[in-house]
Amino acid sequence: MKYAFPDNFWWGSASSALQTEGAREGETTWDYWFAREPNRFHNGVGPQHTSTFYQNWKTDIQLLKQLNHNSFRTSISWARLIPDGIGEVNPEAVDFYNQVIDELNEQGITPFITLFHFDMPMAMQELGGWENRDVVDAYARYAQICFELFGDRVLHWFTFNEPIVPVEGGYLYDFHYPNVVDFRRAATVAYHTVLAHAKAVQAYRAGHYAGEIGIVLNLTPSYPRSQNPADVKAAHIADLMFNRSFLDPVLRGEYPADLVALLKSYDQLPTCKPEDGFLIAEGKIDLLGVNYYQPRRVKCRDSAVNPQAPFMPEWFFDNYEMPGRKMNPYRGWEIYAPGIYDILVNLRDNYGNPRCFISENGMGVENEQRFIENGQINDQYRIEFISEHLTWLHKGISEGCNCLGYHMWTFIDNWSWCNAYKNRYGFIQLDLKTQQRTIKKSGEWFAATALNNSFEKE
Ligand code: BGP
Repeated sequence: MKYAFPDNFWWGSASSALQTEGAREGETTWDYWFAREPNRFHNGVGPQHTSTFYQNWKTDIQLLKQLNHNSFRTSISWARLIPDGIGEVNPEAVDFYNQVIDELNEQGITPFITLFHFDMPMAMQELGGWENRDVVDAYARYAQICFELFGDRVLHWFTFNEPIVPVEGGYLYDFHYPNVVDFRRAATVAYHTVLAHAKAVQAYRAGHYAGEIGIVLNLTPSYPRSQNPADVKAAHIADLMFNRSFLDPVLRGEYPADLVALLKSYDQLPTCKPEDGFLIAEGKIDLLGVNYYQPRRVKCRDSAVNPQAPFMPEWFFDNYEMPGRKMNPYRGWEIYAPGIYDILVNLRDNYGNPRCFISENGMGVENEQRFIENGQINDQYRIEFISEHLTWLHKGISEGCNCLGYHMWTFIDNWSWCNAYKNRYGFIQLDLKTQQRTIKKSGEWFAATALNNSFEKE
């Protein structure tokens, strides 16, 4: 069967500044943490070199062209542009981002730009990071500077990438700096991130720029083990905490009342100011990026909560391993292609069918060299992964979902937070020693799909 996509569908990939550019003047929390605890990073590899995009941006954009991208998302590094977060703008960074943006446009590849992709300037973290409202203001200033510098040529802006991840990683589950485990502080970080987002949207609207502004959320559909009310309630609370804590403010302009009531009853609400409600209402977006990697499966708790243990989301559910689930064993994530369709249908039916696109989807695989045939990685598993997800995406579109494009994570194998180079996601293989780039089979498949705006599958 032939799966054809609407005209002007966005075909491309996503990446981020910290994971590709390499070292910069301004220190981030990642540099700081790596210098102190290299043992927390796979094979002790930190973010100094990553995939050398700062040096190789021009040839990398040629490769994007070869992959028939018509759009590409990356982020601006706050710490590169404003090394101390709040002071002088670094003119070399302005030159660099101008060159990248201009070259993308010249090659017919629409730049999609994220303002914050996990890379907090260390100077801002020293002030308390997102726990401090001064950092919210510093971010709003940084956003405004970006709009002024690049807003004439960047027409698709994203305030944050996966803002729940620094909350989970940094304040609940100990996989990002500052490695705090404290729900109330996590809730404050999440809340201030929403305020920062809304301030950036406000600044964008006030500047009357030509483009649009949105956010990228990692939506993990919450599936209950069964339709038993206890399981359904567990899934509902997981959905409130991990999806709707950002989805509702950015699409509806307010928090779900039952999330607020739940946190209030456990005395976990952040401190709010009376004017915050107006600000949040002004943070409604034009375009939603959806990152989809895995579903969340939950069931009601099997045992009683230990009231001495720290308050955590897991007070309300247990994770559930569905028998027969398909796994990506390298990343430990379930592969469930229909999830992409369920997300789109939920957006259509419950959120007014917003303009959206899949801004990340992908599969990290370890030791891909074993699949080399005639000098090229034959990653058939990735082609299957993409085409399966695309068939569900196609079904969503054919049923009226407003999905405008599909971006993969990522174009070249890159550095991956605590996993460093363990799992490779790219359409293009990166040889770490020589920095040589070689297109994988999946890259060729994607290039053909983008060119034809369609693909064939049985
Ligand atoms: C997303 C992030 C990316 C990227 C990807 C793969 O959550 O937006 O930055 O890293 O996941 O995940 P990982 O690198 O943890 O394997």
